[in-house]
Amino acid sequence: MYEAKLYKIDFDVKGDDRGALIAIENSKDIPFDIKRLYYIYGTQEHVVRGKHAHKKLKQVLICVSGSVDIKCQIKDQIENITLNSPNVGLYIEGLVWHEMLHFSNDAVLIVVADNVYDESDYIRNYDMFSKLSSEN
Ligand code: T46
Repeated sequence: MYEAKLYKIDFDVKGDDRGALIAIENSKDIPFDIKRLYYIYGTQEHVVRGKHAHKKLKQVLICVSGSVDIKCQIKDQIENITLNSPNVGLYIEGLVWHEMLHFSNDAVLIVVADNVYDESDYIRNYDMFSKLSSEN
């Protein structure tokens, strides 16, 4: 049995007349201990990234510049989410098929994760995702 969770997180913006600041702390603003951070940028508009699910990994995606669409699927339910604000995160856990598309030229997508990179946690085959989802 794998978990499958998907929801948005609103971060507090500590703004003043100098501009905005967002602070992200372990287990407070992000619902897990952060073990890894990576970021995606310079992806062309026509490119589709992702196209996989995870077995256990918990992640929060934050588009700190520009915009990107995230197409997510849990079982046979599909949800399209646009990330275009640095104060919104998208929590994705486990058996959620996700694709990132329509990256704007200036898009920078930061991802924090509860574990280090582990290829064995990926489900990159859609039929395998469907099979595991139906058994879940
Ligand atoms: C995810 C979405 C949102 C590493 O060596 N270490 C890492 O931490 C990551 C994330 C990737 N890589 C390597 C593996 C590949 O050779 O970087 C290359 C590109 O990775 P991938 O094709 O998996 O990238 P995306 O953008 O399709 O997916 C990534 C994450 O891999 C994935 O976990 O949920 O962003």
